[in-house]
Amino acid sequence: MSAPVGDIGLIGLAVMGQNLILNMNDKGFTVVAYNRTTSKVDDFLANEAKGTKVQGAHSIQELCAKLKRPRKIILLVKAGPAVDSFIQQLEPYLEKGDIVIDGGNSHYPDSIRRTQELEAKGLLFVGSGVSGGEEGARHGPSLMPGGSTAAWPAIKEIFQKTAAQVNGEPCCDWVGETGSGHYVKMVHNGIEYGDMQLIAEAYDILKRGLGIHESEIADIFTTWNKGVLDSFLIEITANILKFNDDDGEPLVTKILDKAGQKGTGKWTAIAALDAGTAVTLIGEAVFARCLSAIKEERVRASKVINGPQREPFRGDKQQFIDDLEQALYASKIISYTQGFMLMRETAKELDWNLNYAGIARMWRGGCIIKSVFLGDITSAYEKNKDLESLLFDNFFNKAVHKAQPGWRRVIAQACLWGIPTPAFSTALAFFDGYRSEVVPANLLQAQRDYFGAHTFRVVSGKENARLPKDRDIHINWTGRGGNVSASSYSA
Ligand code: 2AM
Repeated sequence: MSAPVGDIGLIGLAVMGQNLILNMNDKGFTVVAYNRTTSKVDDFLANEAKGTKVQGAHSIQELCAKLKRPRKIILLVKAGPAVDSFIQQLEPYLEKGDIVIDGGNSHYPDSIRRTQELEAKGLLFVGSGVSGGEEGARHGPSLMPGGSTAAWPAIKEIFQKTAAQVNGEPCCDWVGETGSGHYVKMVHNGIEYGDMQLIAEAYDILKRGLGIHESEIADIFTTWNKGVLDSFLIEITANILKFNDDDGEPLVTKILDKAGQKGTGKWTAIAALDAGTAVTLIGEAVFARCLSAIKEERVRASKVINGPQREPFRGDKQQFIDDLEQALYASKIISYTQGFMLMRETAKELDWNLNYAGIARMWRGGCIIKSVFLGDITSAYEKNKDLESLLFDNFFNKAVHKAQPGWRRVIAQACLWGIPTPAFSTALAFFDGYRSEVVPANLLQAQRDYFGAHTFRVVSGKENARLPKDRDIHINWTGRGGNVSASSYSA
């Protein structure tokens, strides 16, 4: 048999897989393609891949035989059992140091498990987030690989050349250990939910609050896209708002207001609850979709529940639009602050060394949340890789201070109008909580101790004989009942 020629193998010839193959081929790599239904291999070679260097394989054995060592094989198949099934089929043909890469939408715990299982067998595993859809896969996606660290040098060139490029830098870097690639992709999707919800709230305020027509709102978004909000989502929002149906009505006004979801936003919110991190904005974005989904109930409620009388806006309209831009920007800063807090917390828990500057760089291009803003986040983490929170970075600290007055005015006005702003409002509530030296959790602790003897600690400087320092204290608040609280000091 002739010497293997394949730089990388790819299993799964749906559109994403096909496009990624063609993209890697364009970058000079020889890709070997395989699919469960092997007729798709022939179709692909005869059509989309005609005239390229792409090779086909009609069995797993043939695929493995055609690959240079260490073998690199990307799976782009349906997440779940199909991934495990292919790993099992591949194992007999793989040798020590070969690399299996899962580029599908796997949930990160599966990637943690697969890394451990393959490493135990002397193989390497990479779980890679792939973002940017079919278009990204074809011309440059955002790639977020994590897993067996030893695999990175072997796949780095292919991955970084295949990824989107921004200012000559690839939107791909090594994320970290085990399931961190898929984890970061999940957080990316959660952040995408948040960004979209913020934009939707801004649209609602402009339309229902200020009474501006879609065509003019499109112009506002176009203007915003030239400033701090410059991003793919703002750009497509302007295009959507300009798009008219045949009768001249903005098409968006004819779309039923029931949002769907595939679940990655929910995964992020659940991960945040599990980690005990206040990722409130993504949570609200998920809940806003849930509330949108009960359209029929909302219609019934709208008939029997009145909001405030909506007064026409009498202030300076342009000033308010500028305030709204700042509200959107500040809320977005909070959302990313929360997203990075979540990643930091999980990294601590799972002992991952996450590359935060790299993560922001990976999101700068090729994916749905791509924006200029992510360049600023990259700079913040390049300046300080251990940055506790984005709000401690000088640039974002200044930005959020500048935005603050307008941000508050917008939310106050929306409240008076009765226009819901769950994402804007939760961002501000988080901001006010985060910057508070004292929060009312003292009362929560007292309540917990009162009804459940859950104990509390005393404020430094307020200690006395009844309230000793550095001890769990229980008080008999009512004079009734016992003084007992498990393994703690009772006064
Ligand atoms: P197929 O063409 O043979 O259906 C997207 O669905 C990709 O995942 C396709 O390449 C599809 O292969 C593959 N796929 C989906 N479920 C699979 C399974 N259970 N086993 C193997 N491949 C699967």
